[in-house]
Amino acid sequence: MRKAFITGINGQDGSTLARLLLNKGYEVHGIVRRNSIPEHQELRIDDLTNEIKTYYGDLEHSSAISRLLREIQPDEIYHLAAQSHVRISFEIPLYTANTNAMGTLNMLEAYRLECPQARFYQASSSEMFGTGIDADSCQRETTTMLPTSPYGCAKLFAYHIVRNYRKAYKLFASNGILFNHESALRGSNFVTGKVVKGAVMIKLGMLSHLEMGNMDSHRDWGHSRDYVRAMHMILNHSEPDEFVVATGVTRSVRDMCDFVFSQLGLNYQDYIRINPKFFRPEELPFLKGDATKIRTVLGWQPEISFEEMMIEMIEYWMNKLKKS
Ligand code: NAP
Ligand code: F7E
Repeated sequence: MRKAFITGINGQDGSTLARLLLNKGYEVHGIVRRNSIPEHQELRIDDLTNEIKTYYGDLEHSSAISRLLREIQPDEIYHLAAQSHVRISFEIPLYTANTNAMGTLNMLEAYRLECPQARFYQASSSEMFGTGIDADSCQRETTTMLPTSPYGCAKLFAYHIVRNYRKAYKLFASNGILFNHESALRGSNFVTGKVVKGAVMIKLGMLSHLEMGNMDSHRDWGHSRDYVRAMHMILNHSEPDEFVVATGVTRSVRDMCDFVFSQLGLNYQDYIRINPKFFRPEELPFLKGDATKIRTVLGWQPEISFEEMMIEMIEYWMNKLKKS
């Protein structure tokens, strides 16, 4: 039985990946941080408690991570834990850098010293591209990276240190450069989760309007289930490498709002107000990924459309809020 170790196992991707790996017959281990309300920690993995093994752990506590890797001896390490919110990274830049950059270095050191035969996946991000863009308006593995947020800068350090460790210590350490991906498990302070939850609350008479930031930025949105499948394919390739994971379709935040409100029989323009509080000091205006490499080398392709994903999210929030 293959063993996987997942950091961020109770996050959107970690919990989705845990389900995928369990279905593939893996023994799944992961760390969660201590929280004063334990129910909050378990929300996304409640139904998995008898199937996975979780341990308290924090990326900053390197000796505890080392001990766990020494004891578990995983075959595959999926390093997904991070302070993952871009706007919040402007409010807590040092914390974000410690977690996303130094936290990754802590993980790599523990991996190198305790289980170097394992394979290591780093959750790199399209946010690393920032304003870097190719002449055809796409971002791909070779595109210049000019990040526009503390989050993107910290992830860029992590990306490079993973490449450095791969070459210096002959480790199987890979980067998946994932564009935005969502699901019903997405935190409700990311834009898709916020718009879906807000629109459903408006429909149910629980909210009068929704305050938003930049409606004109563009994102390439895919589904978390498709993207964790890509993570597993990346680690099971014959060699460690970098791969962009994206749909190749970009939409504005405005178009996404229009779609969600229309599904509920509402006009978004009647309910959305702009609040500068949600603007970022520097915005990443446009993302559109070219995933040709992973499509051709690994045969990956997305299976869930944007529309199906948003409808799944609407149904999730409708069921959840109707019960409350
Ligand atoms: P998420 O839902 O925010 O999950 C992040 C996880 O990391 C949570 O379980 C969180 O635990 C944990 N965590 C944060 N700080 C930690 C620390 N110091 N020690 C241990 N655990 C810690 O994020 P996601 O959407 O699943 O994303 C997974 C990874 O992919 C992240 O690294 C993210 O930056 C990256 N990424 C995401 C996207 C996307 O569109 N979703 C795209 C590209 C890359 P708590 O619940 O305790 O906070
Ligand atoms: O914002 C705009 C906002 O917070 C998307 C993370 O998973 O993907 C994610 O980062 C866009 C931005 O995601 C609001 O300005 C407008 O242009 O959903 P988001 P993100 O910043 O792209 C990358 C790839 C990651 O790696 C990250 O971990 O939407 N926007 N109004 C808003 N965004 C939010 N959150 N809230 C608003 O009210």
